[in-house]
Amino acid sequence: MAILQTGGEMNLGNLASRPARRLLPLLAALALGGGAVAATAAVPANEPGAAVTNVEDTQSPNVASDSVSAAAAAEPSTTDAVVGAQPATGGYTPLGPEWIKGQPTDGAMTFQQQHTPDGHYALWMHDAILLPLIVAISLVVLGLLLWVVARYNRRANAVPSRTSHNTLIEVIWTAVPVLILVAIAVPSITLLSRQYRSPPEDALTVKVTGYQWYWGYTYPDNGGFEVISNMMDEGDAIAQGLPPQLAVDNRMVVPAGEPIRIQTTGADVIHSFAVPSLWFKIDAVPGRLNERVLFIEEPGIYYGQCSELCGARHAYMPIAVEALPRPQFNAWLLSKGGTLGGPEAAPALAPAQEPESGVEGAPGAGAPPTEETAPGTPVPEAA
Ligand SMILES: [Cu+2]
Repeated sequence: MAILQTGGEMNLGNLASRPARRLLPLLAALALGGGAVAATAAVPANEPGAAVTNVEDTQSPNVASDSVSAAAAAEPSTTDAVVGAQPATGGYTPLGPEWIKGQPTDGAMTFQQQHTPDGHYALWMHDAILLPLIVAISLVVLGLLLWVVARYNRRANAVPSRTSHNTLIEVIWTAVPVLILVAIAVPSITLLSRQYRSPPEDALTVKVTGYQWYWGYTYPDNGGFEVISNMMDEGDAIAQGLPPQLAVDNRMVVPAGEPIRIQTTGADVIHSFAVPSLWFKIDAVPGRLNERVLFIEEPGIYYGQCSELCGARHAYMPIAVEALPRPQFNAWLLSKGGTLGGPEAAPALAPAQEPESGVEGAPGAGAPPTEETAPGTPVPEAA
């Protein structure tokens, strides 16, 4: 309360005593406001955010089944349109510019439209909790300042009060900020934990490698091939109706409507794999493997950029994610010479080094087995 005591010698003490009756309703209103926000955060079931929270539980599986069933049932839907765009042979054709869903737009001020469950939740937290709080607090502080300037300047208030303590006001201006911080902490920690959930065991794995200055996308579950992705020439991009400096020659193709295990690493320096419209950013660090789950709700093209200053051409290694329904994704895998299988279909890795004991004549090899040392084993023919 040192501040308050100092304030007693200045006009602040006056503020705490004489017009306390006028100040109290204001602080009480603020306290109620904070409480209301706390309730909003604690019971998101009644808020728009609840619908968003449920997206993952209810809608996501629908999206997943939609993507697959649309191809089979040929229902009129967005996924069907993608199916229709493919040749009947089941081959792969890259999505056209009409499928761009995540990219920066001219004059925009807030977040890009979100296309993942985490993105919806984060956007809700920003729009429904943070922004209203910021506006309300700013207006209250501005109002208090103007009031003090007008009412308690030297001319209007020649004899300042010498009051230095007011327990009620002190309790209120301690409790209200605490309530506000709790209101923010609940959805904030929820979002944090959502972002660190582990992908399911059978999730498709895509390993993203940052290079100076391009990206490589490896599919270890599907034959282990790597797609190298460079920025497209500006003239070519414009000619194709794609955004210049964001379009790439080979996109990172993934299935929509299912969890994907994204692993990132750097081949040379630290890069960062970031796609704003997917609420996705994770560093790519040499010698480390970072991992996060990505769930894209619908087919489309989503643009991002390297977000860690990585050298001279850092600004020219864009990211283009192309999400496809499963059947089209499988067609793409095959067009790249990949396999459709899960981890068991991946080629067996060659042993890094032959064990010493297996090399004949090596110091650790030992004598060949005999009927005595290993009964039942076939004795090798004497050389
Ligand atoms: Cu980079």
